[in-house]
Amino acid sequence: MKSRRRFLSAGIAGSLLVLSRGAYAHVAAPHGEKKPAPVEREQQPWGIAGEEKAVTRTIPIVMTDAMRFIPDRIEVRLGETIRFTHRNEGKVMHEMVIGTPEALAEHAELMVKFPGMEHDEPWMAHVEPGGSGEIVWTFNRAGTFEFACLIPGHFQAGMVGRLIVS
Ligand SMILES: [Cu+2]
Repeated sequence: MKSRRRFLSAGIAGSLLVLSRGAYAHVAAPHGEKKPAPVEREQQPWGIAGEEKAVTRTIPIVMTDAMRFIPDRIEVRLGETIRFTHRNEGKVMHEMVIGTPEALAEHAELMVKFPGMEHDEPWMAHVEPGGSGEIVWTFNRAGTFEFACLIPGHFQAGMVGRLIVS
């Protein structure tokens, strides 16, 4: 129990560090404006920000107020750079955040605690109702990952998809 708590708080401290960097990035790129190309490509356990010229495939994703992604299962080959294009068919904001199941669950918990939290990273897209979004991501790590909408209540309602990199 004690070690579990220590693990959790270390994880949250790590996330807060990431989020405060994200908050800064958000100032430079408010919602609705086109994201500037990531200056720094930073390796994540689930891959790295993709370069436009490396895109091998486009995968369209629909987001709905039924708290679902269509499709909710995506398979990619190791090394592929995917352009995800999003269409939000709902009447509320949705987002797609790529990560490990652990990172997403932890981030979702933070979103519930701090609902006003705003952040932006190359592995996420925030999509206005009726709007569109895009993520270009290189899957250079094999594994079973997830993509999720971390808006409070949405993740908890099952707005999560599987991403298999083999
Ligand atoms: Cu959502």
